[in-house]
Amino acid sequence: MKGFPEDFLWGGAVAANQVEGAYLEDGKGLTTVDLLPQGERRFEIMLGDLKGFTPDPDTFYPSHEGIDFYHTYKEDIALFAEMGFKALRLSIAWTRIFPTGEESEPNEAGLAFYDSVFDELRKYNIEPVVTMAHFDVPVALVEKYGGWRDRKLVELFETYAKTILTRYKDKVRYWMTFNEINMLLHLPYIGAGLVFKEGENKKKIQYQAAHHQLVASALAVKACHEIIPNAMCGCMLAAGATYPYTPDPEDVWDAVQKDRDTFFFIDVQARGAYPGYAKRMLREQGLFPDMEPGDEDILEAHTVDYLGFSYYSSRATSTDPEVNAQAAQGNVFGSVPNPYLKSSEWGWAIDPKGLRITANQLYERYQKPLFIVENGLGAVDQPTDDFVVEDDYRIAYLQAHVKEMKEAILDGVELLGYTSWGPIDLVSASTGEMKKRYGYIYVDRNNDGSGSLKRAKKKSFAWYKQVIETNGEDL
Ligand code: BGP
Repeated sequence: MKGFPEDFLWGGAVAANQVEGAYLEDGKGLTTVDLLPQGERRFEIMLGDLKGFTPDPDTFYPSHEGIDFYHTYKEDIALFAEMGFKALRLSIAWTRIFPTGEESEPNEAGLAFYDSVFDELRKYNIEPVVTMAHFDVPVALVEKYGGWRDRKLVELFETYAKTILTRYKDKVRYWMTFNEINMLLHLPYIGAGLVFKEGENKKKIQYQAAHHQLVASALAVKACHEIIPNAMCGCMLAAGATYPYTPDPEDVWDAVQKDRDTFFFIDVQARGAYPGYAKRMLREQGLFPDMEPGDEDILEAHTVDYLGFSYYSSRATSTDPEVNAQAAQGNVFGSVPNPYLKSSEWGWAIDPKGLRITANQLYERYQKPLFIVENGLGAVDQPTDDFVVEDDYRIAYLQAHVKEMKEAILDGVELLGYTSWGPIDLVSASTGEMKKRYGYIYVDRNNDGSGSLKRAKKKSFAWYKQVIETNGEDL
């Protein structure tokens, strides 16, 4: 093996609610993310605290308009094709297919939209890689059932999964169930549509919702294998190796524990059972979820074919309160600054070697093919008046990560592909802003929703094109 395999899937990744816009068009229903404003309240809501929050019709909500991909997908896909994309990872909005999550028949206009998108991709031999749920739960299901805390969502999600698998069985071969499933423990509103009432045991509800998603994910894998026998169905985790801040065994153990918040989900999805450490913790802390007879058999029988993961950063952890006090507010993993690493403008540690470490760690643990389905640098670009962006900082970040990815392959890691995050500028999930950009393609759109939506190639566009053309040899 010299490096990247011949059929390596180079490309980019987007999510419905961060690009499409058209949030109520053609029968689409409201999804959780449609209600998230920018600013301070956003984070509190993502944590499941909706106290006193009512969506204000006069406010600008970023995911209502996204970057208008719903209307510009042909033009945007042509630009991806020009870069030589072999794959585009995108998600289907559950609420385009079942606007309230419970209709007896799916919404034909919603289904037809993704038919057109997949056809457009196929025209350029771009493989669609589809996430069934990327941070969106129908608002109607949050209001009626309290989101994924209720078992009812398992059945409704299974119906949704079967509907899209059946409809797109000739067009989509790579599927993924829940985006960053472990995020449910950190941002429960966008992960699972959870809103907490005063005095509730949040952790217990989170693990109950997690159990429901894990069963729903296994049922979706089952359906995928039955409906499209040659397809691959994967899971998706927000990955990033956790480093102990010092060699103090207490710090090392703390790092092991933090990693287990992530591994718990994948141990179930890839190995088919709750691991011993999770059972112990759930029992000792009174968090064990209610299970129905047969759940454990479902989890065991329908494990994933591959592991999709996002990697932006490694994490560092400490048991020293003084060190912990340095953790940035809003840092969902409780990571402390690593003195050996520089950070992005948003405080995310930049650690290319961490990608090699993470990939090796995951492959050794699960022995299943991996797919890096998100990676990139969120940065503020400074376009000239005619939208020229010299984003050498982005090229440097990606270059270093692609190099380490190649090393991981040489280490023996089986890697299906690499879809970097946000190949075209899109709405940021954490902030709802446009100024945190990841794209090779600039979109003239500002935080307040102003801008012409014009697309322009950044310097990184030509760089990535060349990487793909040379199959990762010329960086
Ligand atoms: C991941 C999400 C994406 C994406 C990315 C970058 O957690 O799966 O939806 O947005 O992070 O994060 P941000 O947009 O906050 O920079």
